[in-house]
Amino acid sequence: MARLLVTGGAGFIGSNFVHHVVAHTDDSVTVLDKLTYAGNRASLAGLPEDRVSFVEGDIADAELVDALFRDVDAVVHFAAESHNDNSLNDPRPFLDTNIIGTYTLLEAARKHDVRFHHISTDEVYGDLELDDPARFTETTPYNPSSPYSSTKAGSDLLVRAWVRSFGVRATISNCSNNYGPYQHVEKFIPRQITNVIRGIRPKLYGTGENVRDWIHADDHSSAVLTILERGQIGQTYLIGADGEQNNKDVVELILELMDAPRDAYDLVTDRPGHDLRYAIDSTRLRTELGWQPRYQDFRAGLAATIEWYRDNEAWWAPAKDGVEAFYASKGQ
Ligand code: NAD
Ligand code: TDX
Repeated sequence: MARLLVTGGAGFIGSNFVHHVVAHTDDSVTVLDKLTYAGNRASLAGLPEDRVSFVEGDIADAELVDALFRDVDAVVHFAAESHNDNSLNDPRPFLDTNIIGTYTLLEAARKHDVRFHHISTDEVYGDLELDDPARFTETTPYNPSSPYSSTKAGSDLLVRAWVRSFGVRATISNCSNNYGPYQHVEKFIPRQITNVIRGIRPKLYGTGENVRDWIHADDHSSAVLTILERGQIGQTYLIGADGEQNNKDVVELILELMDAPRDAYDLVTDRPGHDLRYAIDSTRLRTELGWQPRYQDFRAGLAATIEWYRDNEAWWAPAKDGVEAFYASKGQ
């Protein structure tokens, strides 16, 4: 039984991870989350209070972080500013949280010799051509495109340097696009599902040909636990479930699963610098650590996600109008 500190545990993937840890281990969890617009305490409702505690605070608050690191065995670091479109509008919070916040945590991990796992993204590798047979691997050179992905790349490099220079016991994982419950309505899949529920037509950027490599958030969680338990210190692991789909196909599938005409969507202004395609080769994680994804039927996983948004309108409704007003102001 371990004591985990989970940063960003009130966000999409962090909250899915806390639910996964409670269901599959005997570990206890302290969540450290600033509750930005993206954090929601309701995502942790129903979890046992004797195993999950919550601290509202900033990962860049060195005093608070130092105090929390005294009483834990390991830290899993999900907290980030995570949305590309926001980073194009106002990059500053991305530097504060993703760079300075990660630096603050690394200094505490160094001081208290705490095992540290850093959550990152495949976007650090840039993008691939649609017809490129290659996929990202752990040795693909970094080539980030957006303010978001460049700050994630910067944070990964800080972790690598703190391992090499100071002997911090850290691992890194770079995962592809996640879907599932508790994802903010600013993101692609929840935005389109909640648009259809509200009678708004889904919005595809550009031509909709861009490809993302989808993985269920619960598979991301099981991969992170596997790395935490068996990963080699200093190593990077790519997490992916062979889920490449173009955005147009995803929107058409959402419409079909929600009993709407498959062509009832709009093409809107493209994202500046929009990455064309991401694709992950997760061979290292599968062969060296024996991990396998469980959710390999995207259609079934998407149908369950649609049900979750239908059943949990009270969770997402407060954010919906503000998000749509933001997109409308950009012609999206
Ligand atoms: P999210 O935006 O849903 O959640 C982020 C959480 O971090 C929120 O609860 C927010 O309140 C908290 N937070 C933000 N700044 C903070 C700060 N300064 N101090 C403390 N807490 C703070 O993000 P997500 O989609 O769950 O992503 C989680 C992590 O996974 C991020 O590191 C992201 O880069 C990475 N990732 C995401 C995806 C994806 O598809 N969403 C894919 C690969 C990697
Ligand atoms: O309304 C939309 N229409 C649309 O076509 C939105 C919101 C997005 N898109 C497109 C842009 C992308 O090609 O859909 C794709 C997915 O968009 P996002 O959900 O914004 O995700 P992405 O930019 O791919 O980044 C996500 O995956 C990697 C996460 O937000 C990041 O945190 C993670 O690192």
